[in-house]
Amino acid sequence: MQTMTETLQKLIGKPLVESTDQEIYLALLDLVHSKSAAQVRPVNGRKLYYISAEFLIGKLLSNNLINLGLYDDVRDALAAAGKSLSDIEEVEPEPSLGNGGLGRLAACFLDSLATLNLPGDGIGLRYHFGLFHQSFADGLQNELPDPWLNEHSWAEKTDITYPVTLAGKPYTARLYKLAVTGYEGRTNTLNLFDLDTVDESIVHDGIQFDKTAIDKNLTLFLYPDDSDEAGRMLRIYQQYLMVSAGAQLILAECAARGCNYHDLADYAAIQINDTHPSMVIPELIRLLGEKGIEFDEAVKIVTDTCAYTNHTILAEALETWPRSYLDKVVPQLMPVIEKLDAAAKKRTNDTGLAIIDADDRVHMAHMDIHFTHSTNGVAALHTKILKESELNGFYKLYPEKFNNKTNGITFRRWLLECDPALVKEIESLIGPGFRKDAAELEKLLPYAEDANVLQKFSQVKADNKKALADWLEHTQGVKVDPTAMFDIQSKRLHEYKRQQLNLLYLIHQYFEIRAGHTPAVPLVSIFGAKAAPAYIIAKDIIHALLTLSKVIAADPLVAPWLQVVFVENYNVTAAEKMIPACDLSEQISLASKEASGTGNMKFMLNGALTLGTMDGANVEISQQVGNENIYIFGQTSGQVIHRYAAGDYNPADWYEGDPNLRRAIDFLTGPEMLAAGKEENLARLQHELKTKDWFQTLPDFNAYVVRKGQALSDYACDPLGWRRKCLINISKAGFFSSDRTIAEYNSDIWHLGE
Ligand code: 26Q
Repeated sequence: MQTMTETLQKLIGKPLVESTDQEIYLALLDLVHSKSAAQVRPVNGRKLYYISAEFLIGKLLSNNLINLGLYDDVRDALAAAGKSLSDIEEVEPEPSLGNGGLGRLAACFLDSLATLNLPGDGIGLRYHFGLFHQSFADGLQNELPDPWLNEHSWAEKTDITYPVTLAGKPYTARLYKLAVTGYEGRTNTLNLFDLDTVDESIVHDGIQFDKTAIDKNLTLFLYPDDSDEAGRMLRIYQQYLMVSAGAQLILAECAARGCNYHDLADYAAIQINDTHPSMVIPELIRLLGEKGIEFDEAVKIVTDTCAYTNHTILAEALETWPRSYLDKVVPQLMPVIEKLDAAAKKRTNDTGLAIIDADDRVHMAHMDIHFTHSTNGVAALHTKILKESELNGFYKLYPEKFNNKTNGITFRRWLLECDPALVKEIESLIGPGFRKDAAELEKLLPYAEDANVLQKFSQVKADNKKALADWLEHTQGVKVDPTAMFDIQSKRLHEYKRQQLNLLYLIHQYFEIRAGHTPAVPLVSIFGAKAAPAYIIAKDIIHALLTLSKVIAADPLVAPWLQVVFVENYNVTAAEKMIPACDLSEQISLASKEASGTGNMKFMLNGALTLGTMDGANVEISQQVGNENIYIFGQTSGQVIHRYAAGDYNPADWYEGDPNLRRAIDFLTGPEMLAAGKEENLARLQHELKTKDWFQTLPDFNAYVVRKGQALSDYACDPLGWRRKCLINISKAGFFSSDRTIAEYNSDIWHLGE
């Protein structure tokens, strides 16, 4: 048997001690490639194709080493040569091929599929630049390209290509394959498509580029959009490249396994991740037509093969395309879409359920629900709202199609990889079974009363906070006190997620501290968030937080008690450092608006307590841990929906009626903020809050201040009690493993082979 040191030295061609981090990284890449190739299994029966415009996979080296069982050996071999795996990780660029939750969910699902030994591949796009790199200057967000490809990428070029016609012109989609390793499981594939002609040199002035040269720009960028920028032509081009090449790949693979196309549903299950890949439905029908299958039969085959997941209830995020756009980009699909529209109109005369509406807009979600066999929401409350209001017409028409699949996260990355010290403590108490079966974390429960154990968990958290403090100082030159309470809100910047509510709280605290009402414990309030480049108010909120951070830091009365830190360029790598160091997890969306959330699950798993509204999966977290182990506040979704329906919400009433609120909102354009920030941005945000406040920040302000105050005082006054709550959260996190989610998708929707 070769030792790991010998293996690596052989791959590099010299002793480890003399090797650079780059050389070691490449050797590890080689090692992972060969080990993962050995875990590829033949497919029998149904295979899943998870088709998604986003796969936010994050760095892959450590994840792959853990899943292949190589991590400990590699770490020890490197340590013996005076090297550290975390230095080697720095060499790897992060593939940020997603905007946020939806893309990260896709990555977690691939990990769970491979771990559960299920045949399930991803289909997506090989963007040359992932989500933009964010930097701050003058309190404003700047966007830069974020390259991740180099000649040593995880995604390997193949000689498999498919012809794709865009706006009547022929293009060639090339397939790249990225190995997805399972934890003690099989290796599946993430299939990413690209054009050979894409030209990175056309990018200029940050993330600007010529929008017209499709052959040069098609897969240059992930759309930096979390639903607020109007959809554009280029997005349709991207989507069609993905679904057309993807559909051809699926048909070719199934045919190679003996499928005669009539029986496609016995060979393939296709999961459509939100509406971005919806054109796969008409494209498959079109391709089956080319194989000689009649329209009606093709519709049935596709319906039996495909299933659709909805990830949002925000109306503006539901994709509808003007028919003229589709006429231009995908004229070959229009006859199919028209026939589908006619077929749907035969099933119902409710015009609200049409695929093509009276304004000639094409509703992608409507096509999905009519012509797939399953529509699911991503948390219990979300699915309930879909059934009862947003998609109620469809639910009445097809009650049997609707089902819930509460999201989950992979514990390999979000526990084993990011919090090894916590894993060690857990393992010493309940053995290693939880690594494979997350439900075994419940075995921790009896230790909730064991002060020694709680003390050890407390030490792990303290060490993780120190590590985050060091990282913040090292990467952005910010010093924080690791003994303060760490309060974190990290997620995309969006009004419905209500970073502005947290902002108003911080201003309120600033006044309270200045008035001598010091809090129970010093608080470090940490944010991580990117705003879509065209989302003005989101950027104003970033500006207000950055400005407030300066104002507070400059105030000798307040600074010892309160610090605001905005982490630049929040991404998966940053999340892995921040989450294990968190005490209080902010999940404060307006009830009914966050479909699920998955950050909430990651924080809980790493021993943070949630301060949250009854929204998305927060509801299920509170059911798991019990009300005494979570800090819930604010309006319920029922109250919110009622208030919207009544249409009588007037933020000015709240502003006038609550002196604390008024003081906080006025402060945005007070002399302290104007001295440190920009009037245009601050005044715009203030005006928005006073006159619109579409996401009802003001009605929840008081409840938020009170509940957060309670959390701070519990943390400060009853440290053991706090730690007990944390342990209960960890022990109840098993339900939120994506292994559970995937097992449910499989038994209810996919029925995969092996
Ligand atoms: C739509 C139209 C035009 C251009 C872009 C878009 C677009 C792009 C990205 C719409 C939506 C997204 C991303 C949505 C998303 O991340 N949703 C999140 O999905 C998570 C996984 O299910 C949930 O946990 C979150 O609650 C949900 O917000």
